[in-house]
Amino acid sequence: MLEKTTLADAAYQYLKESILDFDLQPGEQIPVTKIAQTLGISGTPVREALHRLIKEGLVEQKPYVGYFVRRLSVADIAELFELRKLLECFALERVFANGGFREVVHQLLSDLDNIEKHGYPVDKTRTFDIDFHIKFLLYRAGGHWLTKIVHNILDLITLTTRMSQNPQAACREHRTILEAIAEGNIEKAMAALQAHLNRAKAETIALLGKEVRERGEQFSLESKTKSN
Ligand code: NI
Repeated sequence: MLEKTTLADAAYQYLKESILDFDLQPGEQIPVTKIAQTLGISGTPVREALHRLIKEGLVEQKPYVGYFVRRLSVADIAELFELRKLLECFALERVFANGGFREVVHQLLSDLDNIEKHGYPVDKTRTFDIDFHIKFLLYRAGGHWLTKIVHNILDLITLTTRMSQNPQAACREHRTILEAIAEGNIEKAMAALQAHLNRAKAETIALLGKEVRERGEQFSLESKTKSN
């Protein structure tokens, strides 16, 4: 029999992937019993995993009701994108300072060629986003402390990369950034990275606003957590 912690780890991975893949939708109640049955385990490790996800900001618990996928507010999205901008611009400076990026940049540009050639498949564009923003910029360029900070908010960053709905614009912008890096043009790369994140932020907020209005709720820039 598996150790208790291993079971909780398995439940944690399963739940996290379901949330990041939107198999469990924002605002949806998490069916604890059903998930326990699917994984062939008891409810205890599932609840243990849920509490880890609460700490990470992906899940919330409503007393006497159950566990829900946390619905990010417009303020959450705005803050996360601003945070990404700070962290990624800092990382980009380090890319230039560290040098030795020629091969990776070349590989990423050829990945982009492939994505465009195949009509922007969802899985490929998602993988690229992780390869570019997280693996190349934040992890490879970052030092010990940046890596540590990013690790703590990695799932939230991943979530914001997946909310973006415009793969063609994203590919074009990723190419501009990477070509500027290849040319050694830091100002151009920095401006292009900021423009990319600003566009993604605006589009994600617009999309979220539409969903909020469709649910008949008030659309505001106030943080949801402040009002309850
Ligand atoms: Ni991107």
